[in-house]
Amino acid sequence: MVSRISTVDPEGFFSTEPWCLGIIGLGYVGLPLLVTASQRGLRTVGFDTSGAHVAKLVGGSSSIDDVSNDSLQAALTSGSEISTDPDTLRQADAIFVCVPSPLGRNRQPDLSFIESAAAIIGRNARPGQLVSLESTTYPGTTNEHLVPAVEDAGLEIDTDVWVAYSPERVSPGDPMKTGDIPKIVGGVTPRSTEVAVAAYRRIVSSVHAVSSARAAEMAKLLENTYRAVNIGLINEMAQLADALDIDIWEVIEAADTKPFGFEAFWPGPGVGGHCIPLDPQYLAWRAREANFSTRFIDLTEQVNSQMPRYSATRIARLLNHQGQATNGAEILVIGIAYKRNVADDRESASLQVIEELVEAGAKIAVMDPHVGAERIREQGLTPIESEDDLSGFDIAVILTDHDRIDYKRIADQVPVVFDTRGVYRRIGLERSNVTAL
Ligand code: SAJ
Repeated sequence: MVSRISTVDPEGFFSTEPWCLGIIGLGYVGLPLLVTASQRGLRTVGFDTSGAHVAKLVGGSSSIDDVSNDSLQAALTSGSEISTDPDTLRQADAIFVCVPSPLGRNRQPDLSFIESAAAIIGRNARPGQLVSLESTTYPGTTNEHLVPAVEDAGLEIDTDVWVAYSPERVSPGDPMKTGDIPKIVGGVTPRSTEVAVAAYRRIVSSVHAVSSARAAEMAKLLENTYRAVNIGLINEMAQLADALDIDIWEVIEAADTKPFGFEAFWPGPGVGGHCIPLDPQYLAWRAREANFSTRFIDLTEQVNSQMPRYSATRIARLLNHQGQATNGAEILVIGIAYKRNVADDRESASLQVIEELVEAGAKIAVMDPHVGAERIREQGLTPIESEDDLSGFDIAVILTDHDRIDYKRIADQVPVVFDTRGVYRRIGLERSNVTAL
């Protein structure tokens, strides 16, 4: 049993070498964190509830795009322990919680995964541990769910354990490595902040301390709400530009020449993924509890959520121009992943566009080399695995602009192409049969 720590000395906190990091949740956040910590010489213990997922990981096979099999195997070789047994977390000096924070049926926060992790911590926390929540959530979650879990286990904040919040900042498909992305850290007390900062300094190159866990929770939601609002703005500008017969892509490129005070966002068929469409709703939900109306978030949701339908009407218009009804049209959809060069189709706007087209009677086939034919079939759709023969399609619709697609061959074979991502302009392939959003 580790002796109770009478005074908090963040450096002393690490006197037990090798220092051990425990991670709950080995998904697109937890697994890169485990591998990064291992690469930085820490002992790591990973826990996940999915036996199948753990079996694959223990076998050295990473199902997370951003973690190579080699880097996973190197972590295992250097002693990383991956298990479905939560008791293994007792040996950890710090436990980072990296579990999903989805929305429920009525788009309210679903904290069930965080609550399950808190229960595990309550059963396995011991004196001398730091507990840090990384899942995106509303301000107050760490104080209201993680603190009671350790206190119910008879542990006292700052005497026995420290509790903090540090938002994950993983950007799927982005080559920037976990260790190079600055981390915000906020403890439930100043001491907890000190210890958490010292802990994170062993894993990432830059740590930014804030005064509380609530400030850190709010900072993360600000980051992603900022993104959602700006995407909503450019989606509305795209619709206005179309009504004014102006090329929005040219306009954004021009505005982006301004070296200050402007960041380019790009229109699309809608907003997908498990961050941007969801995170602002966590903030809106907490705001309602404080009788505060988040008008920007609500307007953003309205604009972005109607983009799939808007895209479908633009497709119908193009088909109509060539005397073809949507009903019965043969449509080739390029990309069902929620953004380019990833394999993830969660909350993908592409699937919502497809739903609109199928409802109008269109026949859909899908090409997405990242998502793959099996997953496309699972979605009840017909996969097309090469650009060899596309002559049977009335229109091709670019919904996700993966780099691995041969856009020239698509425009050469299909009479009309609707490009919701501006990819033809981006790659300098001007074609008269290609229309952009
Ligand atoms: N999108 C647009 N126009 C844009 C940018 C994005 O339509 O200008 C769409 C994308 O196609 C996608 C959705 O919005 O469907 C979300 O795109 P995203 O680039 O924000 O990608 P995500 O969901 O992977 O967001 C993550 C976030 N990372 C974390 O939450 C830790 C976000 O904060 C990052 O800024 C983002 O990655 C990133 O920069 O790649």
